[in-house]
Amino acid sequence: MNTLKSPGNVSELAVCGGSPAFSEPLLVGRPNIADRERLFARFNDMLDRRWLSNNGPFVQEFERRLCALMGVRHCIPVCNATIGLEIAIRAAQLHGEVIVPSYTFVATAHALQWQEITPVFCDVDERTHNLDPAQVERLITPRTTGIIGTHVWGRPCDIDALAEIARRRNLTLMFDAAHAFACSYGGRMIGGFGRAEVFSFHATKFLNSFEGGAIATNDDELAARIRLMKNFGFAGFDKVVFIGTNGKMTEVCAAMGLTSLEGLDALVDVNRRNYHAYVQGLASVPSVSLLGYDESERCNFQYIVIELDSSAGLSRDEVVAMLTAENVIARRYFWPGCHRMEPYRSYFPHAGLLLPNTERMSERVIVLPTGTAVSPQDVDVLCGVLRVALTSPEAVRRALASRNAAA
Ligand code: T4K
Repeated sequence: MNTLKSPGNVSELAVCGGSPAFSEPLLVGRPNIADRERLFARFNDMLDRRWLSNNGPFVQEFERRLCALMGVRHCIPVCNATIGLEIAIRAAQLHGEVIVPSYTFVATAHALQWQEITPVFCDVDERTHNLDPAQVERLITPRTTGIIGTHVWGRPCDIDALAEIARRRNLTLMFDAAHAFACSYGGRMIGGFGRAEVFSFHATKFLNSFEGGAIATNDDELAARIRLMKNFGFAGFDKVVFIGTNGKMTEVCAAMGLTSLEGLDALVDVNRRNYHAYVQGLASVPSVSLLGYDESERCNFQYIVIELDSSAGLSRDEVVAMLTAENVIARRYFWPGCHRMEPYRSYFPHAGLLLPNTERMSERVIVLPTGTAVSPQDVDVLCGVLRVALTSPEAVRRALASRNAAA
């Protein structure tokens, strides 16, 4: 149990010598744990029937339930979203150059580069944090074969605009939907857009299967290739018809995925409750804006994303350091942008010139904890810490500077 202490004024902040607001670390990405009884019952079934992997009954049931939820023809479970992206990219026969955001988790870019396809980094719209369609159009060359948008924070890309560009320029459009499970766009569930959409069920994601992912598509022919590719290319005993890899989801992961799926509505409720607590708590915090969700759509509310004004008096990294002292381990996703990570930094040293929004945004975003491990009381205390710190930024800055000097 986390014991809480609300700072009344700046001298009570941990950076200024007070005790931390939280006795235990408050982490971004704490896994949501579904009903243990149901999970353990599934583990017993699995052990009793001695079927542990290779398209077992839980994996098949997981796929059926995912398809029903999203209204798609196929939603093929895989071992994780990174391998899912690699397989989808290969099955769709992308090559040459593919346009992607730099403001995404590095796996989006790696899934291309791993196959010697060049990720061409595109800038994002600062309001949405997603690919800016106008910039996409400018980056198309004769070598471009596709566009992969990421639905960052589960807030969908401008899918209509991207689909129009892809159609007009004869490009394959796919989505990294790692964040966007159980979200909708124009009333339709994410999963059914583009040629394929790839979900992550990693431990830190809204819905987790320990590790895992799924590739959703309405394209039967693509789905058939993906099914072969995730299983070494086997089309029957001893018959390999395709180059493949091992992208299979295990039964233990599918059991966790199914159990998490049964708790989906409760998870959304918890995340929505925390999001509203942040909306309320941050309303009186100076220099901070909270990225909002469009509640007329289905949202998973999995990411609490704040941006710091340039007038805040503290840098983003100072705020993160101040929070760390309070035992709040906030994250700077997706700083510094894929283009500033290797190997892309060496391959494209000047990429940043075309990514001004990405560079500015990744310097001011902070992701705060939510999920079932976080209570509205935690949110209230955390917002109180931010309020006190950002009301007296000079004192916090001095305290941080003297801590750094002493270290
Ligand atoms: N595309 C996008 C847009 C993605 O965001 C991701 C993954 C992918 C593709 C690839 O999906 P997968 O191949 O993973 O299915 C974390 C996750 O590892 C990663 O899955 C996720 N995105 C990314 C946004 O976050 P790190 O490097 O920040 O992980 P780490 O170890 O620092 O953990 C994050 C936080 O979660 C920490 O506060 C600790 C906490 N945590 C983590 C785990 C694993 C727990 O409390 N318990 C746990 O079991 O990447």
